[in-house]
Amino acid sequence: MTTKKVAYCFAPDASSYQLSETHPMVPERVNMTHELVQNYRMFPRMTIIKPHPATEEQLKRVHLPGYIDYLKKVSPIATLGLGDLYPCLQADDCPMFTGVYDYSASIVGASIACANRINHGRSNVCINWAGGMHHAKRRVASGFCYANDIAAAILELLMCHRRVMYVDIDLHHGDGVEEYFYNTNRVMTLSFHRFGNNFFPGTGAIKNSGVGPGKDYAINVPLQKGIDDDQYIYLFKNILNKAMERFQPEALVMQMGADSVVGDLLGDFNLTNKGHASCLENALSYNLPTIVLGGGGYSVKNVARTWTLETATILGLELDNQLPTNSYFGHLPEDSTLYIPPVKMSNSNTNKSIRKVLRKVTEILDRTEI
Ligand code: ZLM
Ligand code: CA
Ligand code: ZN
Repeated sequence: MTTKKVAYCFAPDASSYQLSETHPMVPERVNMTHELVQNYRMFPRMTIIKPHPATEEQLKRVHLPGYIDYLKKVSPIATLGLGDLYPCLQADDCPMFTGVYDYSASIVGASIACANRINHGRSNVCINWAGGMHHAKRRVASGFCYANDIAAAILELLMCHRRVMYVDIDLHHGDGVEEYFYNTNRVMTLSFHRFGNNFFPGTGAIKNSGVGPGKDYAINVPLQKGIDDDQYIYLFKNILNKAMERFQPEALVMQMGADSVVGDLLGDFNLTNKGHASCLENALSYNLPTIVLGGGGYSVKNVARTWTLETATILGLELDNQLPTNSYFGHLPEDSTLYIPPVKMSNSNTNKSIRKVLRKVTEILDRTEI
């Protein structure tokens, strides 16, 4: 593997907020990752960037102006007097909290900074673990996501790149990103996700593959509980390889939601963090300018383990399974290691169902023309 010029974007302010006292989305997990990456001595190998928050104008490129004005208003005054506008935020999943505007602006600013480094050819790979907010819509917050940093970064990449590939291995369907680019053939969206029985957000069937010029450019890979490394990696490699061959993108955006890793509080896949990271390694082997983003992940120590391992994967480093000393992990044996083993659990994906998904997705990709 050739070593890549890597930039690591870190906005400390994005990880200092709390959505609520008990919310499963814990921005602090990005700080945990940061500390592990630091203590594994990876910082000398990359350019560390402190991004600026997105401007109001940048946020309004991807959101309805009224929605952004609203986010700005809810931040300082919390719940008072905003009753009729409340539908923009969804009570339990997306509570309003002090700083929601600054939180969102700092995440979007970091992903835009990544895109700018790529556009100027200063980096081959640019990381923003605080990013990956794939559910946010033009006029509404959804699924713990308030502002769509991914759409903002892709729009920026499209100024310098003819075609952009978006790959989403978060447990959930990347519905927001898919919706922004559903009718264009300049962005291919490819999401692997848990699907069925109304699993959130409920979209992402194979047959919903784009409209107009974007027909066959929205690729969905629906999966069931218990999927293991072998099945997941088999689908990932084969589908991405076919998609790359047909679409020939000039840039790549990876959403690395860690809720698809075994043991997640909201998930039920049996993918190890090595398996998750090997998907990233495979994607990087295409040697495209790449933005790597975070996303979901609710068992916070596992999130930090996964994104730390993936930072090393990007740098082409092998890490010791023994975690370095740090302020978040305790001294219990299960707290001392990097790698997350699979568990014994039922797997609703059969090798037959996996091959069927591959065949159906391949039929769609066989129709895409550039
Ligand atoms: N209720 N608290 C993934 C986004 C998943 C919608 C069912 C809310 C939860 C969940 C919130 C503290 C990404 C739905 C759920 C309860 C309507 C979802 C607050 C626990 C809690 O304890 C919780 C009081 C909360 C939310 C669980 N919500 C689990 N699953 C999904 C959204 C985001 O990973 O893809 C990217 C960052 N929402 O299922 C309900 C239908 C709200
Ligand atoms: Ca996904
Ligand atoms: Zn998710």
